[in-house]
Amino acid sequence: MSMKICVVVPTYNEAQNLPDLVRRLFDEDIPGLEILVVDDASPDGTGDLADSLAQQHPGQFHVLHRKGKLGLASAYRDGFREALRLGATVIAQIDADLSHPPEHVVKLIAPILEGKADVVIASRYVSGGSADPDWPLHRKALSKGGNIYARLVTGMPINDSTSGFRCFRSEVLEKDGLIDRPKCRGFGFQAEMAYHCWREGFRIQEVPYVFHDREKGSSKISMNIVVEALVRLPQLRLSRKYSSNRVP
Ligand SMILES: Nc1nc2c(ncn2[C@@H]2O[C@H](COP(=O)(O)OP(=O)(O)OP(=O)(O)O)[C@@H](O)[C@H]2O)c(=O)[nH]1
Ligand SMILES: [Mg+2]
Repeated sequence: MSMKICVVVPTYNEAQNLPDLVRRLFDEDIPGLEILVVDDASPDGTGDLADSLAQQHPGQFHVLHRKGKLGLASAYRDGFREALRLGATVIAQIDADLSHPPEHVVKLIAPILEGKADVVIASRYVSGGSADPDWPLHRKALSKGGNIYARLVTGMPINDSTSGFRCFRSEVLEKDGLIDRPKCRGFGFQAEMAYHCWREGFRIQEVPYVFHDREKGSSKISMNIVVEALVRLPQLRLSRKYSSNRVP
């Protein structure tokens, strides 16, 4: 059986990073690997750049152009749907800013191809992983603290539920309504997705990686999406509607 592996890359003003990311991903020579960029009309021309990459890699590189900055969560939602439409059997997600080492994609895919997991999360907070070693203490504490908070308020046994570097069997994303359940517009989406995958009883595995802060371009994180995640996560536990896994 031929496998199609689609890596979804949301982009907003990532023209300085996208060519490196794409080169490093294709350098891995993963059979059946395709890339799907979801660009929100980036003012820096990331969309045009992606179109030229699509011409250089016919059939292996796809671009979804959206009308404006509609947020990370909806970029993933649209990207996942498009990846499924393209016939992907394995769907990965990675940030464009090179914080997630593209060389690790193969380690995310392996447990799925081996039938050992349904969802694989690249994790900073399991043995062997870490946040950016150069981060100041308060930044490390904030990131780690956010994950401890997510785990405490939701009960999900996941060490890095906010990680945006992960991989799914297509069946997970095809599960009815699952990708529509998260309510956060920003990175809280990641934790909500992890939560719903867990509650559905999907097998989740974490593999370690070391995060590196972006060197080029700027962060799109805002106070709004941090607050949104803090407020939303405790509500998840109250909505038992979707459970097949029992909340501890
Ligand atoms: N299409 C789309 N992509 C987005 C949007 N917001 C962020 N992104 C992309 O999502 C990825 C993660 O965004 P970042 O700004 O790096 O945010 P982050 O990684 O959570 O935070 P940092 O640690 O500050 O980098 C990057 O590839 C962004 O270009 C959006 O509204 N639309
Ligand atoms: Mg980033």
